[in-house]
Amino acid sequence: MGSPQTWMVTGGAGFIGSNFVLRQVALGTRIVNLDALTYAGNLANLAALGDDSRHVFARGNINDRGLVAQLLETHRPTVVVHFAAESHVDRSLVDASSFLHTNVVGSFALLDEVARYWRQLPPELAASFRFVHVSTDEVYGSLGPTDPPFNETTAYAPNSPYAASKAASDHFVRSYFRTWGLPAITTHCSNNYGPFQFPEKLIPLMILNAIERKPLPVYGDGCNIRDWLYVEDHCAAIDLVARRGRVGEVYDIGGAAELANIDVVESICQLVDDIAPDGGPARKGLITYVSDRPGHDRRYAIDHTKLRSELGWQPAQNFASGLRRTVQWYFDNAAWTHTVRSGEYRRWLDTNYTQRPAGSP
Ligand code: NAD
Ligand code: TDX
Repeated sequence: MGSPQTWMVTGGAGFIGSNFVLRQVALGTRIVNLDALTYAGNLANLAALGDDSRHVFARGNINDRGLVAQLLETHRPTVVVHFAAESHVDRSLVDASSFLHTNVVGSFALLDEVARYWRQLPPELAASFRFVHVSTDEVYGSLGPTDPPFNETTAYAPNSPYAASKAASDHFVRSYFRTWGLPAITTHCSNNYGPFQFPEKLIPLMILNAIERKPLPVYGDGCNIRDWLYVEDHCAAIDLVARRGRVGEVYDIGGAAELANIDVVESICQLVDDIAPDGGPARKGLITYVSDRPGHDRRYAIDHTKLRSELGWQPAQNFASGLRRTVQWYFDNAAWTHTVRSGEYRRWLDTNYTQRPAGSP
């Protein structure tokens, strides 16, 4: 048996990145993990790896070109998977500057250093090298109720500063493939949920608030639709794309699980009631309508036919099974929750919710 492949991952201490690192190390890949450990990054997500020598963690910023170049030269990865980003739409509405700094300028710095590294690889390694850019369905904007789902040919129409910053980085990745032939692939995934998701996002926020019998703040009329995908299914798709995807291509990844937010929140209430019956009233009574997110995209849905037909991917979890696992995970990991709800988290809750006026369904 040869020595294991080395892959470099950025943002591997965040939600999706850490799930990906845990999965790939279990499959035998050696991972070099570059993460700045912002409020969203947490080494506790990777605690299960212990001191496994197949995981090399480097705390640092994707904007630090010297560090990126040094990691590439030292570890000689065959694949780079780029997750690192500012990822929360609501934060991009309060202050978009960190989104510009990381998602656009940082992604560009990383891409440029990766291209420099790739150019000096021997021809055989250069041909098999892959840069996988993890983007989002939000670059496509918002669908009307009867529109067909997004696919790889849908025109870009980003609506939030977050989506605009991701769209900008996608264009740089495309340009490096078209201009220099860098073997890059971009993925656009729908909303993820599962273990280790920071509780600023809808599903973990609602699970924790429901467990603690706190109000469940639903934006607008609660009828915005998202297409939900269990995080491990997203990770499996990225692994397939890195190994067998065609360079220069785009792959859309979705769960075929379109649901209105209010239905998601009611399902969470039901699961929490079932797992932790405490004699109190049904948790759905905690639902509180609050004022809407400005520019709130109405509907996302992804057509993942290309990924299925070219690479044979399909999700292992449906929404019911994935949500049950996720709710159970938050019950079983109270210590993790305690760690991530730092002072910064409480300040965010204050910024986003305390001043938000009441809304109505
Ligand atoms: P996250 O916010 O949970 O994690 C982001 C990670 O990136 C953190 O560990 C953070 O410390 C790190 N990071 C941030 N800025 C950095 C910088 N300048 N240098 C190095 N590291 C930095 O995000 P996530 O939800 O895991 O999303 C990962 C990627 O997937 C993002 O690119 C996001 O746009 C994309 N995506 C997310 C979803 C979703 O539903 N969460 C869906 C589709 C696509
Ligand atoms: O308190 C809330 N109440 C509420 O009604 C929060 C936090 C959210 N919502 C709504 C807004 C959205 O319609 O729930 C839906 C999901 O919200 P988020 O979890 O913030 O996700 P979204 O804005 O859809 O973006 C997510 O999917 C695409 C990720 O955060 C992005 O990183 C990814 O690119």
